[in-house]
Amino acid sequence: MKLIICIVQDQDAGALIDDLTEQEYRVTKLSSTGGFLKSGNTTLLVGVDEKDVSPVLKVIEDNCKTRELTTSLLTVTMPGDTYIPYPLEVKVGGATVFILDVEKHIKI
Ligand code: 2BA
Repeated sequence: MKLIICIVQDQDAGALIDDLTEQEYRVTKLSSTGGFLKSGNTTLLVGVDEKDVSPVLKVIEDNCKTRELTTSLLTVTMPGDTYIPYPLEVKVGGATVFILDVEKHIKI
């Protein structure tokens, strides 16, 4: 068994979860926060047989779009301790995926 950990943008999460559950995959949704942008994203846990990893990746690919965001996350320091927001463009997504081996899966 494999555990697919998938970090996606909130905008893509609903349709992705719907598609996965329609295809009878089990999904757990966690609310998460990106360390860089410090804004919300969604982490999905999907436990699957090894043969299902590729089909699940295809569903993720079909639902998750790359978006370009402009953020004023960075600041430049000016003399006199003045901080000026510095616009920064980042491409977020489609999805960041980790695939882990599951040693044991128990349902009690
Ligand atoms: P964030 O950490 O908020 O990152 C959002 C986007 O900002 C990233 O998109 C990337 O384009 C950019 N970014 C992140 N760190 C950067 C840095 N040190 N310098 C310049 N730009 C940076 P994605 O790569 O698509 O990542 C989307 C979200 O997926 C991340 O949100 C984070 O929550 C998660 N993620 C991505 N890679 C990860 C990893 N190796 N481990 C854990 N979580 C990861």
